[in-house]
Amino acid sequence: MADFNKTVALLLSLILTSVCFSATVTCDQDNLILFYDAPAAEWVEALPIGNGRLGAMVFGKTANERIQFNEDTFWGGSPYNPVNPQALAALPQARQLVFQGEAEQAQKLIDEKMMAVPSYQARYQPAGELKLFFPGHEKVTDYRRQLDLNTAVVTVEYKVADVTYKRRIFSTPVDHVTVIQLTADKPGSINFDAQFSAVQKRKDLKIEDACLSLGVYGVGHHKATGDLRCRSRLKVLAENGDVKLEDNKYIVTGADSAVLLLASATNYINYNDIGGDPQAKVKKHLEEAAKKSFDDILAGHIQAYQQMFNRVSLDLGITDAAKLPTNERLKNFAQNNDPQLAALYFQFGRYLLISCSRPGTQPANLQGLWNDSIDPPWYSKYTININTQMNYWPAEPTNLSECHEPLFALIKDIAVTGRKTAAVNYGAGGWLCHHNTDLWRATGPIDNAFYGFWPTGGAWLCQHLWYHYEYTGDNDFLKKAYPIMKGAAQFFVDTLVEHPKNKRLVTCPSMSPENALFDKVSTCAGPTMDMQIIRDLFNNCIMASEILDIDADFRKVLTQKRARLAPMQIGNVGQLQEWLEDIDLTVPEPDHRHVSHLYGLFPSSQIRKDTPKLFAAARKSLELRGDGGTGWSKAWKINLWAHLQDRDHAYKMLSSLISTGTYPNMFNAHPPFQIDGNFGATSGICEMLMQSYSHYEDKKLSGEIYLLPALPTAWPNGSVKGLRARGGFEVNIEWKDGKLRLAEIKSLLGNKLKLLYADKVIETQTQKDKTCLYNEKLKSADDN
Ligand code: FUC
Repeated sequence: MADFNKTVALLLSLILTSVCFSATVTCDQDNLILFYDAPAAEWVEALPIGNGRLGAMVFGKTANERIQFNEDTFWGGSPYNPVNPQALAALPQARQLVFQGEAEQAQKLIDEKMMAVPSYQARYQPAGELKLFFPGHEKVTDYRRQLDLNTAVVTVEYKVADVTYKRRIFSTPVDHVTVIQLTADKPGSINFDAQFSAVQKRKDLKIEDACLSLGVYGVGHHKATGDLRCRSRLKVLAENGDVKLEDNKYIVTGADSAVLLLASATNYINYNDIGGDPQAKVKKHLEEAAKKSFDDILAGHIQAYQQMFNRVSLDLGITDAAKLPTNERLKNFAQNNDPQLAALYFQFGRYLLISCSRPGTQPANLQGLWNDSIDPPWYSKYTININTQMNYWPAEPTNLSECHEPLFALIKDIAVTGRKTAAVNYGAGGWLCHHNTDLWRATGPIDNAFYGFWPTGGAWLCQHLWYHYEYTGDNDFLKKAYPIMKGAAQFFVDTLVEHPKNKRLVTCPSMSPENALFDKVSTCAGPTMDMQIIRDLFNNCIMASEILDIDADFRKVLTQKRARLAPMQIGNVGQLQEWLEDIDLTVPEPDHRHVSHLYGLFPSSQIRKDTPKLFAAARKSLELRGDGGTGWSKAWKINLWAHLQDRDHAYKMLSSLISTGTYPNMFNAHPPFQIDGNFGATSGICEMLMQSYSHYEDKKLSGEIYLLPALPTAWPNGSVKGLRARGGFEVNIEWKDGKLRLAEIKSLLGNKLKLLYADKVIETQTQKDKTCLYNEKLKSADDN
């Protein structure tokens, strides 16, 4: 109590000054570089670049460079909608079986009658590979390759005899091309051949419009109503020397320098239309880029990238460990004191999001944008029972709100395709999506009932529409998002059923992703996660309809149904129950990688410190789950421990993820490579430093910001600038010896703010576009 009074008194003594917010964020150039002293031997050592739509992996080899590339609309198959007209008739029986305790029979029936047709989705495809042969570059010295997160440029540099060679490679969203510049410090030294190759059997290689040209076709999905094809073209522009284009290759000799422009496009227009002209697109992109100088293209690229990247800086301190190549730092992370590597990992996540998810592109799939296989793990789809959502956890708080847009576009699409699935498979209004979707926006249950019969994927995605509103207060956005959220809610209004035992409303049949209740059976009614997601969805729709002043009747329906949803329950060992029944300890995999019921703690805020019983139960559940898991599972646990305010356990999960779950190029390992762990860890680091919530009153949101809720002891000194918080705030903080020293909070919308530090509250009114500065006095606050 004494402590409490002391802190309150001290916080109240803070001087709050309104100042003009003009803080510019600068990044220390040297510290944001991934570097290596050898070329990549494996794909997961190569360095990723991307402009949102085009991606490439740069190996940095000296005599035979490999640049493997992707185009984000290049998938297998063609437009389809996998509804199952048999499903509806089986639904009542499946429900009855679940309610009678015959889950195994129910699951069997679902497998036989209720899955999507076909019960698998399309595969994301690689677009091709560019090979560059440099005669005589087998033996080199002074080798270094790097990815500079300040500029989004990969550089490869080495010496052959006394000539220094340098390559710079990047993908620019401004000119829609990937650019490779080759230079040497002695004139006439640039000699190479350039060739395309592809892993697909069906491909064509030719020369057209004085360019190298590669065409490949997507594979791996049946019922094609046409084909997706990807066309890539390469144009080489050399300074002096000789350029020949013959035998499907470029041969360049004696040039001073060369610029290679690479463009790719498909015939995809949208999920329902593949009538595009890839040839025309690549022709246009190359012709327009070729009119510009390399320096102009590079400057435009850096400007477009930095405009987003530079919004946030993170300083956790630096030690000598940072002098080592990145692969060695990763290996040593758990033993070494290398706080800067965590900052680099955080910024790498932001780099990846900017590189694979820009307005107008496809959202980040399981591998973001980067894939070299025609049969990638889990088809590199959009798995929406955690993975796709996790990809977007850092979007708003790390100030990359526009990177969220491709996900919103996907949600808009599945709200259309999912309407058909709702009507045909369930006889219901609204829309739904099960546990995966793909380029064609398929929404049916796939794989098998055990993994795929889960109706709540689309509803979970809808939370992201609300998150965007919470951060931006954008009413125009909410107007467009509301009908989509309403459609998702409508599906549950129509399909929630009363449980015969507890008389509560539940989903049925469903499952708690992808955990078994008993031997190979996951089918159940009303798993905790479903109820949490639907509660959030109904809440958000109720608030949105009030803010927009529409749909009073629907609001009433939602309010009534919300009151009858099955509640969260605490089980016999004090755990938060994952299912309606108290069986968490007897299931086959009590340490299962999915921690679905903890959705209520994060990303949702239904469980907080001010719901102490549930808070303690969530902690118990997380303890029971243990610290193992796949990359994304560990990443989720960083966020969860941060929200339990257990700073060192959050750090322990981060340390385990970085040191044991990371490839040399810093891609996260499921294993295999899956990008969700990268984004989940970026979010986790953010949630350790700042957490935010919104509150709703009188048709308005207010913000609640918690500063340093889980600052690990490993990061005693540091600062973070430019984070965004719910309610519309921008946050800069600095800390020293584990104590907050400075906080600058800029109010973007003029909303009310509740600010917390060390569990104590400062209530304040904010003014739009003004910054509150909580200055030096914080020092005495902590000291007393
Ligand atoms: C879910 C997870 C797996 C994997 C897959 C893509 O099914 O359970 O671990 O991440 O998605």
